[in-house]
Amino acid sequence: MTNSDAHPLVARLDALVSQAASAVAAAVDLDSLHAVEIELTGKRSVLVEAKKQLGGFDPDERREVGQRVNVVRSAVAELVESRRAELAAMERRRQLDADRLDLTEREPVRAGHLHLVTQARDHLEDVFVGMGFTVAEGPEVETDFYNFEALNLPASHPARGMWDTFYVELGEPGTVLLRTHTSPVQIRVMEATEPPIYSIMPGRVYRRDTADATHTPVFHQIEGLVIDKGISFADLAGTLDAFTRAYFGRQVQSRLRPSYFPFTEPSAEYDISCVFCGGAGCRSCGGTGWLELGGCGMVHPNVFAAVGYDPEVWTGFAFGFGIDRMTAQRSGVDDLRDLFTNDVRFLEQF
Ligand code: 2NM
Repeated sequence: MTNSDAHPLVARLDALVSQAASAVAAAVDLDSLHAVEIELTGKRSVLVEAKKQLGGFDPDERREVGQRVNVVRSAVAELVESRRAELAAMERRRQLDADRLDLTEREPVRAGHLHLVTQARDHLEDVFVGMGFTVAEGPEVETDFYNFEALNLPASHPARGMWDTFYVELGEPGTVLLRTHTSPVQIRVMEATEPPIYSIMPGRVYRRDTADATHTPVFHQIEGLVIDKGISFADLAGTLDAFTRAYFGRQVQSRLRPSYFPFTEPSAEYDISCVFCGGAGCRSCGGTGWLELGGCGMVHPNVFAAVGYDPEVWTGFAFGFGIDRMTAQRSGVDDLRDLFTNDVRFLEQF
């Protein structure tokens, strides 16, 4: 059978396929596609109309036209379905684009950072941990025993006056206080553990001072304690020298000068060569070429007695220095109070 003698309905059905292709392609969204679909396959469509007429045809006609109806119907369904998938994907992409939060248009978040003193403390801890020390902490509110008595400072000791102490109104007057140094942590570590001990104790300490450019009633210390068999003053000097070079730089030297502390014997002051002039003498070091950092010495036998260590078996050294003064000097901060007033314009410079 050729097209020329085909049933006129067949010609209409064939034309429908190309009409459907352009109508479906012209649908710009799912709603308009649905309208096109109804037009092509709904009650008043050519397809349904043709199907209705089949009953009135003779068998040959009915077969011919019926087959054509089926072929065209599935062709149209296929066109609609593939366009529907396409439009659904477009719609979804549009939705995702609309939902996207453009984070690049937000104000950048201003990140804070650690306080200058905390940075210094962390760096100090890193250096000592690298040398094999552990870090110990303890309470800031202490008893007279841990802060003074156990450190060879009985109430009668003339050196008690070296520390202007804040006392807390708790218990018997004069028994509870704000620690004036981190040494009570060393007593607590010695009480709690057997030697060998290689520890540092960083933390906040309190002294009854009026704040000025060079004093604050609260500041930070780091103290070190080494207890082992056969520890000598040479180990102390070598340890402080190794620390000095690791923390301040290879070119910086350390020196010890005789001094006095009740909890060490012998005792010494610990200085480093001036980090600003290299030892030639400048304003920072008062022309001396040296900067005073802290104190140190061999742990006094009375301290060993207080914690129950046998001084015939164990010897050891201790050292301590202030973190705030050291880091203020290094960073060119000329007023220690700036470290505690927490003015953001000061803090954000470091
Ligand atoms: C310093 C200077 C010299 C020190 C001694 C002790 C202890 F507990 F072992 F006796 N703790 N801290 C010490 C010695 C601290 O700081 C300037």
